[in-house]
Amino acid sequence: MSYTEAKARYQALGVDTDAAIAKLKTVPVSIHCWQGDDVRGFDTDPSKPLTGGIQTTGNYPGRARTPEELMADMDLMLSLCPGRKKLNLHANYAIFDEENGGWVDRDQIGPKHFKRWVAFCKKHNMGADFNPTFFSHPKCDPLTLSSPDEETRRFWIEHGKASIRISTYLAEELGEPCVMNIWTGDGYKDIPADRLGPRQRYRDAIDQILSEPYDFNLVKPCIESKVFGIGVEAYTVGSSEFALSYAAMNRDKCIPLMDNGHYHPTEVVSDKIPALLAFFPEIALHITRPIRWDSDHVVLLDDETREICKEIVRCGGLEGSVKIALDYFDASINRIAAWTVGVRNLQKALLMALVTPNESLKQLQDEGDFTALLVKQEELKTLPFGEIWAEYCRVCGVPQDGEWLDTVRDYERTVLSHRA
Ligand code: RNT
Ligand code: ZN
Repeated sequence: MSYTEAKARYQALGVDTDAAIAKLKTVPVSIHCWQGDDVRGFDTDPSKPLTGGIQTTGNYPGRARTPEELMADMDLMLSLCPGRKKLNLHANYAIFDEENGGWVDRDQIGPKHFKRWVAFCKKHNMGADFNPTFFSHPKCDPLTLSSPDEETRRFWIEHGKASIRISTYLAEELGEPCVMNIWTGDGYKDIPADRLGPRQRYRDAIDQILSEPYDFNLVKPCIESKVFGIGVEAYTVGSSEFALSYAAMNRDKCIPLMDNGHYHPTEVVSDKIPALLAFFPEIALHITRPIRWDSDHVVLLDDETREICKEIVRCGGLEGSVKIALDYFDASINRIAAWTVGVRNLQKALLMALVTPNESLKQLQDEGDFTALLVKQEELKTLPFGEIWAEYCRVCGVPQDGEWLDTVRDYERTVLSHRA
């Protein structure tokens, strides 16, 4: 079947596939830099374990160890992925060199440490998002913003404020708003004696961070919640109710962020998207794949990813109200392939959602014709979507399915395998 034939099949259902393709090309998807190096960054000793309840597992050779290596790996990954991209940076990816005065601690970082990332984004014509890094650092005691130790807490508040200044710089340089996500792994392994104190300190710390001046049109601070992490199983300071309440009470300053690995296993973020959009003009997402816990496996074209994308599309999220980002890290397979397949899967899920006859399905629901709704939704699953996807890849000038893995393999042979 050709694209023209496939297009006609969709047209019969009232779907304009050309318009869907044109739309998806304009939608920014934020790609996480941290898949390339197992969330290590460049500001701490890489032999130390990750902290904050997150883990990368696997020891696949070829991890990027320097900014140059990470950027080169990203050049390749970006060339294999269709659509409009943004780069999602973490503060621990600050680049220190002689020119900018060398290493400083996280409370001292500034725009100059991200100058080379700005150049990288400009080269790829993309905006950037930012994350202060409240984990994998000697000053996690293990708490950060919720620590009872005032000196520790002060250090991390200063880090948050520095991150706002960097986010402003990124937004101004790149001409696109910067989503700045606050997530801490603060919590306890075992039953705490005080659950309120840490949350009050966390709340106050975020207040202090957000007292750093910024233009809310340029910088979009988010609060990301979490249910638990490895080593912090009993109690998470930034729980769902905490994060959502903070965002609800500070709607003029920040937005909520949902990571679909951060809920109890039978909860789904797809359903939470419209629930939040009934109240918040803007929300942010981290799209990942949890297996039994927040395992951050590579994003698949699975039911929940598709359902999340359907909700984004149906709720008008592509007009800017839903900030889409990926967040996963797999160190057990070729990291560039992991990146690429996850990004392409998300693009596929978005395109599938865009070529769904959402208006007529909604009408069936409103008319109460649940029989037709069920039948039609099931029949959509076998439409010739592959041809629409192939056309999208053609239009975007990226390789087709089946064509890109060899390129990654060549790069593995010629570049990655030489990283001892
Ligand atoms: C961790 C959170 C957080 C991190 C990144 C690296 O559970 O999902 O978003 O994955 O900040
Ligand atoms: Zn996340």
